[in-house]
Amino acid sequence: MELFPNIEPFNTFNLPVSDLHTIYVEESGNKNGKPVIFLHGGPGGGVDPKYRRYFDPEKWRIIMFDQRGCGKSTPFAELEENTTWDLVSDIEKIRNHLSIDQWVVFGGSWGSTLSLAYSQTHPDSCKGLILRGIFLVRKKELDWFYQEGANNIFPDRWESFLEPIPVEKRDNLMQAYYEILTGEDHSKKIEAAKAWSTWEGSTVRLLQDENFISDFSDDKFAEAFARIECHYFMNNCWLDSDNHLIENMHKIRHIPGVIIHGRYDIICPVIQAWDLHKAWPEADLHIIPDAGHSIFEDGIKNKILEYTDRFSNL
Ligand code: STX
Repeated sequence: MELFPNIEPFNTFNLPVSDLHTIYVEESGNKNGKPVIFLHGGPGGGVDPKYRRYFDPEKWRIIMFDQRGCGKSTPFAELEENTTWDLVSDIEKIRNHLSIDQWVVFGGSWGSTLSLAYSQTHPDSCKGLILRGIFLVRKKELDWFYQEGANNIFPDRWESFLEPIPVEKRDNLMQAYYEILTGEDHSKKIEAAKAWSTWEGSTVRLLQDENFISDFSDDKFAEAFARIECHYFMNNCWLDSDNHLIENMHKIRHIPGVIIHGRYDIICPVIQAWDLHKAWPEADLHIIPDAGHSIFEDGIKNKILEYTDRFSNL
């Protein structure tokens, strides 16, 4: 299956959401179509125009926004007043601003985390959930990717991730990165941000693509992505227990949903989708046999397209 053609938004605006933050929001597709809110990854990844292409523009009113501190939202890379629960309230602000009663929620990776946090807080606002590359922010998930686990599969790429961190600080890499990413030394900060971001870019696909990896090392992208991710993960995304998102599944089990996950996802191992499905057996689960973590991989793309078509009739 092919993605839909590239389209431009029919409406864009900047929405002030606190004294400090203003977020960029856009609408594309059909003004009278079924509303879908697209929650991007990272946190700190921002939206890409290509994401619009996963939705039939005749059927969907596609709403996308850059979460606090990234993309076209301001202030750039700001960590103050930037938490999971701030984002959850921003999503409701967007829904109210656009006078939308209910919408389908689409989220991959950190977008799946945020989709769960949002829908568990505001279940009545959600008509359906399309979730991919499940990330539940459990300690074992953060350790796997940032301390011990994924390094066994990408030891070559891991060396570059270790590089900005002095040997004596490597027993807690996230803490060491946090100090640099929130420190005063600008050139060290950017160097660390690029290494942090490139580690994710290098591991996101089953088959590596150097062109794609280099996007992650762009100074601007990396600064927001690394600072915001590290800030969220150092704070366990402000969830009140390690298993918070699983423990609250009873609030949203009645909402139609699908879980799509690559078998060889190294950033978010497939056990995370499996555990979510155990707590939400009503949802469809699709493990894609030949994919990693990226939304752009064929098997994942095809399955998403199947479901954005199906869920346009909810
Ligand atoms: N971060 C997972 C995540 O949400 C730990 C994510 N990983 N890569 C991305 O997001 C993008 C490719 C969307 C930037």
